[in-house]
Amino acid sequence: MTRHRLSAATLSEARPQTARPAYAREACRVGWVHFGPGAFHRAHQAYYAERLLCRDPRWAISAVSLHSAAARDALAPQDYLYCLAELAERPRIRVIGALREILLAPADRPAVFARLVSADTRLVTVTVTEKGYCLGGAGQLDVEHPDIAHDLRAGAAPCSVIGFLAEGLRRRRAQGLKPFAVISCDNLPNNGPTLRSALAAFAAHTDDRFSRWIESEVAFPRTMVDSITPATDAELIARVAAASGLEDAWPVQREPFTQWVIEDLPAVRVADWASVGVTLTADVAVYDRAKLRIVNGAHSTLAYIGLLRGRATVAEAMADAPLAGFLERLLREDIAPSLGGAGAFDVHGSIAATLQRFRNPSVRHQLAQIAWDGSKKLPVRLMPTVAEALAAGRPLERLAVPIAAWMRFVIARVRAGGVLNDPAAERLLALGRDCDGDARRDVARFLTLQDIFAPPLAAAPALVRALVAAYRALGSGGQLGCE
Ligand code: CS2
Repeated sequence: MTRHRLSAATLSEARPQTARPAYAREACRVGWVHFGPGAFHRAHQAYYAERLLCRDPRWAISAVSLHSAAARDALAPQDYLYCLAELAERPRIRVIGALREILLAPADRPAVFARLVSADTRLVTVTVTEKGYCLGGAGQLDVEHPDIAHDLRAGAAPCSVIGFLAEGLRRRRAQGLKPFAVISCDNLPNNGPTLRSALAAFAAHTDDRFSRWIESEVAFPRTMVDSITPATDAELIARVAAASGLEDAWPVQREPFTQWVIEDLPAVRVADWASVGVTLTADVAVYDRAKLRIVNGAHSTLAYIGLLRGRATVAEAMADAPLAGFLERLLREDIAPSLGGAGAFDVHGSIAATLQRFRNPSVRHQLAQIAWDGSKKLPVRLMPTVAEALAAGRPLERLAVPIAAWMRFVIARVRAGGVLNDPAAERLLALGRDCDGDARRDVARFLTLQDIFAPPLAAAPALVRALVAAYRALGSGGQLGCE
């Protein structure tokens, strides 16, 4: 059967059960710039924008892709329309119309700056993953990072999100325009303030007053974002085509559950967030700590241990009873105590809901996708819990298992031919090549990675003992070694 390609001209041919933009797209204006239009952005923030647009035409999105033309090439012929599949028992498909354009940096730099200095632009959101922030081990801007070093020299011709935001804000200030709010939507603790410090540090290299202006005048709300978004695969493309009746080169998918919590700052109140289910609150910390430690900590645990045990997806790992049992104990007995001060937040309710979400059989979430960028994820998802458990004298046996599993995972990647998706891949693979199977020596090698294991942790005998024991047990087919 020949189907038409999704576009503004063919939209009316979509099957009736496919939800379509319920507003006049041509009447919308761009008021929102986004850096990093990957699947997560298109399944999450753009979905909220879509709902805002039903009442308020100011929130069409101009997206900026920093590294790849793939999304632009796939979506431009579709007038930037794409399908979002919500993975319930019967998937629900909706066409999202919130995206107006995808600009490429650096090729479209003038157009990017035109958007950044437009008086209409009030919001700039960012999903560039942990590594896109170019931070060093202590969470500060890494001025030796090649992109940052480049942007500090290049000024008006940046390549990193930090360089673009700094130059965009500099131009707005020069023109006497109010700054836009910068909303980080990545899984980093304290994401807004972390980005503010990075930008202020960047600006301080050239202009102290500008740096102080960033600190005092620009809003960088903290956020918590949550929705499981498996990467697009051929099966999704075929399912979306069959269900919608139109060909979409790059649909996206996510679980039905979605949450967005944003720190309630005046500069954020420009949109009616409550009407689309976004929570504005003064205290995001309680949400973002819990989410990073429960949802993301558990994900990374399943990824590294599950892969060692021959599992491919989150749902498969959850069907592996010893692994699922281990994960639940880890969450309830080791991670929950680190969230003791969560106040009204229901930690155990959140754990139960997370385990339920992970079991959703309609979501095929690859463990290999979650395993990416471990050197950036472990320090924010698991290491803070480990450090707090160590300081409080709580047991480390279970907490050590996912970390030791990550070490084994790196070594397995060396054996499989040496491909590792991680900004520290070269260092990690070299280290993995030196490992010889002796648990004590191998663990000691990994503990030299100071950006992951802060020196006090690396030298803590209780942690070293727990890691060595876990590493040894995992050597035989991913045995967990502790209850
Ligand atoms: C996952 C996250 O890929 C990963 O590392 O842990 O993308 C996770 O699915 C989301 O943060 C859920 O909100």
